[in-house]
Amino acid sequence: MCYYYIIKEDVMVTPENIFNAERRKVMKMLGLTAAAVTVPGFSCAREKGEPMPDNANTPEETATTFNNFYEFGFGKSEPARNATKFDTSKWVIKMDGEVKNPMSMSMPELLSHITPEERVYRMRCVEGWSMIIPWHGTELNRLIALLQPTDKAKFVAFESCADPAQMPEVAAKSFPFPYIEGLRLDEAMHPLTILATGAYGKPLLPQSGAPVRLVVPWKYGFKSLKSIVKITFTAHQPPTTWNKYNPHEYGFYANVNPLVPHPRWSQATERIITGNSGAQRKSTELFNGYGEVEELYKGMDLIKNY
Ligand SMILES: Nc1nc2c(c(=O)[nH]1)N[C@H]1C(S)=C(S)[C@@H](COP(=O)(O)O)O[C@H]1N2
Ligand SMILES: [Mo]
Repeated sequence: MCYYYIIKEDVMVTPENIFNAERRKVMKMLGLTAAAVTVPGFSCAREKGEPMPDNANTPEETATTFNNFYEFGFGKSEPARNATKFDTSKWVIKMDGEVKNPMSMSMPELLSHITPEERVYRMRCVEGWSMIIPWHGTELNRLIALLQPTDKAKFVAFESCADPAQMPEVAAKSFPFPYIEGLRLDEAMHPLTILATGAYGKPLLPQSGAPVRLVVPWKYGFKSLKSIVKITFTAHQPPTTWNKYNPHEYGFYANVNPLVPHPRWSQATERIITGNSGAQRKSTELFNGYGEVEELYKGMDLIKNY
């Protein structure tokens, strides 16, 4: 059963509270003055009314104005405002490490190797909300096939752009940028793992991770890093931003799992954001409902390897 609620009365730990606490912690860590930070949040009351369809895409307007992209600001609405002039015209992705064919590609070169297709995925953020987004992308394994990993390659490390001239929080050094992430090679090869170059039938907007981002739908959203500039194949598990920052709260695997609570809140349910006017609460599913990835974790303790 699902029920509607008024977000203004939502009592769950809001992302905004977390951001403020986290940001103060980071600022303290960096020896900066902890200026009071007010972060505008997603607060709009919803009238009780007609039910919302369960599997409708999140409206484009919502998915592109409610974002996590710390390089452009910590508030949900800041990336859309601060990233409007993000220049991706000279983009190059460097791909190196344990591969037979290291390559650097411009976006036109990358797009000449891949044919984007539409993939509608659920996106579940570790903060307890989710969206349904129609991406355009290509399976990462197609690119990996061109690069030809060596026998030593067991993991893939990803790095986001960190340009202080264009990204206000990178300039402010308010968080440990560049944002880095990683996957096991078999996770990166899984057909559900895509490199997205578009959404809602258009090239990605800056706030969504232009010109190319990762989307790993069975993992918490923070694994799906945006605006990728580097992909490196490694023999050992690479460090990742959130795990490095707070290892007790954010694991390397970060598989969506209702049975593994975040230390500060439950992950049993989520608020599925289907529009500006509201959200529904639903039970969170193991692997965000993408049960086909279960075979990747056979014999692994998913509570220990959170
Ligand atoms: N480079 C970078 N990638 C990032 C983030 C970020 O702050 N910087 N936030 C992550 C988080 S926490 C989530 S939930 C998703 C959000 O993607 P969306 O804004 O397109 O919904 O992006 C992820 N990728
Ligand atoms: Mo997230």
